[in-house]
Amino acid sequence: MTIRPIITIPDPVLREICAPIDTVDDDARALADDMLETMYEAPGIGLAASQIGILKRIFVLDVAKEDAPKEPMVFINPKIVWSSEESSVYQEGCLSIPEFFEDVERPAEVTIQFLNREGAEREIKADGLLATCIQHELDHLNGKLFIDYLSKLKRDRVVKKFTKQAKQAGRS
Ligand code: GNR
Ligand code: NI
Repeated sequence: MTIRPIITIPDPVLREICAPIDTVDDDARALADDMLETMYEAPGIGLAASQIGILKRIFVLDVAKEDAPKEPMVFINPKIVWSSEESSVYQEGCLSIPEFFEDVERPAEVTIQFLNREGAEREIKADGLLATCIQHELDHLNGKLFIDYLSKLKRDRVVKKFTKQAKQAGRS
């Protein structure tokens, strides 16, 4: 297992659309395991493949409480097949936008179809933090970030800050 570097904004890779995984083979499982290790080490509660520069439709999650046993989850070729009319607001963060947090409103509940780590078709109905994270991660696979839900003013401000930081890091 390998910890991979996490890509941050404004890297254009984060805006790419990821391609489906044809077969859930050992390579796909190795990628899932690397992503979980990278997520736990960050630490974060979710990670999408594009965040480590791999343009494939896979994300991992673990929303278990800190003092509870680990609950790693792998979602391959995920598809939201139902979302609730009711919405909820969570303060979101993103490992690709470190130390920036803002409230985002999304459907409160979703039903998601996906392939698990063994390549078996699964469908789960999620609510609470899990529903929010599933939507946040699925957005990544479509090149969308949580800052896209904020006002243009707030978004431009955070992108500008990270663009400046990246330029300074490149110069030193
Ligand atoms: O670690 C993460 N925390 C988080 C908190 C609220 C809503 C979404 C998230 S996902 C984020 C990790 C990440 O960037 N996943 O793409
Ligand atoms: Ni994210």
